[in-house]
Amino acid sequence: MRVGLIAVSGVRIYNDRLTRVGLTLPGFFERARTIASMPSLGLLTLAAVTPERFQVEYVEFPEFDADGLDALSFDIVGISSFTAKSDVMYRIADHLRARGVTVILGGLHVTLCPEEAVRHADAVVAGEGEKIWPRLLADWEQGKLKKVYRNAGFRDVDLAETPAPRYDLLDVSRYNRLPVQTARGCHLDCEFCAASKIFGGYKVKPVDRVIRDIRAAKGRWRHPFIELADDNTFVNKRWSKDLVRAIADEEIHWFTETDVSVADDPELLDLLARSGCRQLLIGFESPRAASLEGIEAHNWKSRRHDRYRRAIDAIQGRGISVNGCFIVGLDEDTPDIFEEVESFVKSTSLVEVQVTVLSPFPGTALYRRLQAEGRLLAEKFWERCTLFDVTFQPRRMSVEDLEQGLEHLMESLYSADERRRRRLRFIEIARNRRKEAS
Ligand code: B12
Repeated sequence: MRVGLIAVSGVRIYNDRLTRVGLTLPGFFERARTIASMPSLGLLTLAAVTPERFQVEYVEFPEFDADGLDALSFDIVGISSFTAKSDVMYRIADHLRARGVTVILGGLHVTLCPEEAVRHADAVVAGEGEKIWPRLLADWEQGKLKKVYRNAGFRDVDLAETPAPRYDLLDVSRYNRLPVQTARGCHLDCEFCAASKIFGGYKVKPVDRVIRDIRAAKGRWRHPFIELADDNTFVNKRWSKDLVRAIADEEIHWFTETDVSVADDPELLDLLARSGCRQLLIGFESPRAASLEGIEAHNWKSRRHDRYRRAIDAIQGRGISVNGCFIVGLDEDTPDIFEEVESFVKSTSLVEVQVTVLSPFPGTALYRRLQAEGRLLAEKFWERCTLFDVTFQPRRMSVEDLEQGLEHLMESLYSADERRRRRLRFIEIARNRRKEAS
């Protein structure tokens, strides 16, 4: 039996002006290309738990392509997509089902909206797939497929037991980086986060298993650039240090996402510097303290707000660039927030920046609150969950203010001159550091 695993990936933006601006901005364009060229770790993981009696293949369809789909010959497919492209996933699902292929849908969006997804599928999987997928395939063989499969709970899947993702299914020449996961979940509870609380907690993969996965990636690509597909890698600092020490022996370059507390631990930063870590992505969210109030239950970020500059210097001073993420459209953001973000970025040594629009993904606390306040521009706007399109009424500015402010901010922060200036500054910091060390 032939099993197809179909990733619906790629980036999408509706705001035409922003798309035009984006296409002429090298910084933005490069990041978009990076994003468009990462394989789905979720599906490579499912491939690894697919019993050997099945023949399994991994394919990507960033858009609906009837001819491409008709050229496939699978008996059953598993499809995964994020919210922004859920419409493409459903179109593909409907097309394949009309041709007699059994269609299973899963992943984050399906976990959040199973009732919607089930209208386009023979079965849907809500939650992590490792345990369910082999069971589901067995049910299908016996003609006993159920409509909805759910995990018993977040502890159902033990990351010590998941096999290495099937990187061998990839044509690695198509990618500029490969994903490896070390942890699921996050200790923070940000109102807008569409991931960390969805599966229900925080758990780590034993370090030796992470190294096994990195080696599996290296088996396909000798010196891969590894992107850790974690919500927040360094929550548990003791485990993090063991992890980073072990990664250092693998001679790879890597990137991950974490929170600003990483900068509070000089030992961890020193280990990171020696481990091949090239960049840390950190959600600063806003330079304005008031805008950070209430975005998560314990005001963790707003309490650390005054340490942002020091944190950036501490990390970058070790030769690791920081990719600082900012959200515009938060409730306390007024039309002057754009200038504030711009001057914050320009007055720090930040090398990379990502500015996105507050986005109420389905299933999030933010979605529920904005819906209750009557501030959603439409009930369902999944294809606009791109992080660049406005889907709600901001509290202290108009929709146009938010759109135009973002556009100007992007023009300023991603211009060739501004990027060159940031890069040169980073090189200077690294040079000074080497001088001090010698
Ligand atoms: C790595 C990552 C990326 C990578 C790789 C994406 C890819 N091609 O897979 C890159 C950098 C490219 C990326 C890009 C974007 N991302 Co991203 N990303 C993540 C991150 C940090 C980890 C995803 C991951 O690999 N997890 C590891 C795997 C093992 O888990 P998984 O995919 O969930 O799969 C498991 C289950 O879901 C299930 N499963 C998954 N698919 C299927 C299918 C079937 C059939 C079955 C049975 C089961 C199943 O089984 C798997 C094993 O348990 C998540 C956060 C998160 N925790 O999910 C954000 C996240 C998924 N990203 C998000 C967003 C918004 C984006 C962007 C839109 C941002 C942007 N504009 O730049 C783009 C969109 C890209 C796109 N359209 O494809 C949001 C998505 C919210 C949503 N509801 O859609 C998240 C949740 C971040 C957040 N906190 O809000 N991302």
